[in-house]
Amino acid sequence: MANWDLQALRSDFPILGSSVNGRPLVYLDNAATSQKPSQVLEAVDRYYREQNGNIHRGVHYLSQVATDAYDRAREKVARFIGAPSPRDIVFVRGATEGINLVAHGLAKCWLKAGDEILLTRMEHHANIVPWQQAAEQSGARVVVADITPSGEIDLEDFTRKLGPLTKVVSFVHASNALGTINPAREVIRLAHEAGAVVLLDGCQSAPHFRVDVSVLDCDFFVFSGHKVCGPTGIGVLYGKKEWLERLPVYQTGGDMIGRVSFEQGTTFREAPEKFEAGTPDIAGAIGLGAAVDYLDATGFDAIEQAEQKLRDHVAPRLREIPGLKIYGDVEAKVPVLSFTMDGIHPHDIGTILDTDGIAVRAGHHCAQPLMKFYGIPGTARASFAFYNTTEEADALVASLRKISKIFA
Ligand code: 7TS
Repeated sequence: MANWDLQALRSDFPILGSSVNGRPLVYLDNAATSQKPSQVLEAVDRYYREQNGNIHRGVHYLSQVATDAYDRAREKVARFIGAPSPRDIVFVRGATEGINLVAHGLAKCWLKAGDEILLTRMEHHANIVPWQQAAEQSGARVVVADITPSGEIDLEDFTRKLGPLTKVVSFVHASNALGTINPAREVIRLAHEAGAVVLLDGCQSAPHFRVDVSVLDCDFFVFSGHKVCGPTGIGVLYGKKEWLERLPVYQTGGDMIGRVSFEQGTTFREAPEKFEAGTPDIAGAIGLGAAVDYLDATGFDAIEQAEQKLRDHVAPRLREIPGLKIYGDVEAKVPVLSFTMDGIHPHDIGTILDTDGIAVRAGHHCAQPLMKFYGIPGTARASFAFYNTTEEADALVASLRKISKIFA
């Protein structure tokens, strides 16, 4: 933090200097997608300008250069999340595809009729619907652990619902709609004691604090590149070696096969290749490698401190606004502030903020069961990143004060 130069760091992100509706952009929709530093943009640009070739298939120079760059990206990602080996990293399109891959695989190789899949009420739809599909395919049942009114997992309810029938536990590391951080290590330990396999959805944790899958001991971990300053279209599925071996193939085609024969049938390669059919998003993986390099160089200690400072600055000021209610207003959370205001629909809050150049998200945040729990149609959500400033937080507060006066 001693060497934290926020203006220098912001100058790495070209888009942060732009204007919206005649006002300087105040980008507070980082939970939806983060902005990208020049280091990532240049890595992608360099790939297409200087290194473009298809991987693994060619004997020629560019194919080799592209293959090396793709492999290096896998190594970087493995280090970034503490995976024992790069071979535990499968490149996917995003967290959504990662969860689908695991859910469909477990439906075939692990789940059977009568088994239970334990989720929580604060999951993103991407960590609900694939499990509903897996339940339909296997005859298993989705069970939901409750949350507390403050937006944390209700561990008592979770423990009560965890039992010998529980074969899968899948839950979010940090909630996209509330920001609350779940006690992942503890939940994973309990799930393992019950004999369940565990997937941790790290979409909102990976951008904000150091994740170590080896310490967490989850069986699967997913996150999306575009939320950690990387490109869209690339994401990560980490799996323990034994689970990646056990999971059946997901998509099939080129590059994931050992041998294809009309007479003898087809054999598959080992993980991770067996899950990466066809030409992958080579540029995306390289961009993601540059993004995790960028986050590592910035340093998670400094990122956490900067984000904590922003949260400490903005949360008390929001609480002072008449009629404003923050959901998930607890200490252990990432810088996501989800709120409603009396007498005004969240979408209208979002639209008015936009006229002031302030980008927030409004709606159910793909967490309809969570919104139902609170009895609301949605919230307005300001989600911060380390590159946001206290001046931007003040701009948000000023606009919300104005809105609150108009609608009072
Ligand atoms: N899980 C969580 C916790 C998420 O926040 C998201 C995306 C996903 C899964 C799915 O990620 P994807 O990259 O595959 O789409 N969350 C959000 C959001 O909060 N606003 O827009 C996308």
